[in-house]
Amino acid sequence: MEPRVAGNTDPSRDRRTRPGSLLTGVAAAVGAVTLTTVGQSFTPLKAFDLLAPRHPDHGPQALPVNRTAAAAGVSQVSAAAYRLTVSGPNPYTLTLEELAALAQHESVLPIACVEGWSKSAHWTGVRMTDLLRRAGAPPDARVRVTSLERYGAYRVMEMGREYAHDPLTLLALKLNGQPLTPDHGYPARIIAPNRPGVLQTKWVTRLEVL
Ligand SMILES: Nc1nc2c(c(=O)[nH]1)N[C@H]1C(S)=C(S)[C@@H](COP(=O)(O)O)O[C@H]1N2
Ligand SMILES: [Mo]
Repeated sequence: MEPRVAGNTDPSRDRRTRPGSLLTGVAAAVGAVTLTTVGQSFTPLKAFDLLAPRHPDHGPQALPVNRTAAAAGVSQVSAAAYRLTVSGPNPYTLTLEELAALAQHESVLPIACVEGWSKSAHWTGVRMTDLLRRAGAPPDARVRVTSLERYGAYRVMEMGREYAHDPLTLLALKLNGQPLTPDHGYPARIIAPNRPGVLQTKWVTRLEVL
């Protein structure tokens, strides 16, 4: 409770008690928010909340999922059909088998989503800098990364030199010792240090040396 001060003439105090369109509008907005919240709290699907993808302790491979493979339309990536194409001075294409046969490295790095969760994981894959060097990229090259996802704000991402050539930056094939699940970007996804989750591109199919 606010202390009541005798003789207070602050006009804002009066305005608050006056019924008017502003207060009515606020009340309506509060009502709308409450209705939305109630709708969420009492959904019959409440029981499945424990498995909700954004819960930091859940999701396949003990890592939350922001956008699922189904939502991105890439849930059926065939290992046989997959290709990684790398453009640059010496362009090349790799099958998944060839990618997996390159030197594999490990990084322990988090996914830090702007939606408010962060979770560290153990990643295994090919160093971005190795892939770029193989394409004849100079050591200061940047890279554009493209996902198999057809639409979506995070389909294409660019990475500056300091990330592209960081030895921790991987085109990851494994998460916590297992091949990536579709939701985590099977068969290959970016993991790089000190970048927001939105730039950790999943379902990577193309690298372009810039
Ligand atoms: N292609 C693609 N990659 C993406 C996204 C996406 O929508 N499409 N979402 C990003 C976001 S917002 C986050 S937080 C991370 C989450 O990775 P995870 O689902 O493996 O935990 O993936 C990123 N990579
Ligand atoms: Mo995110």
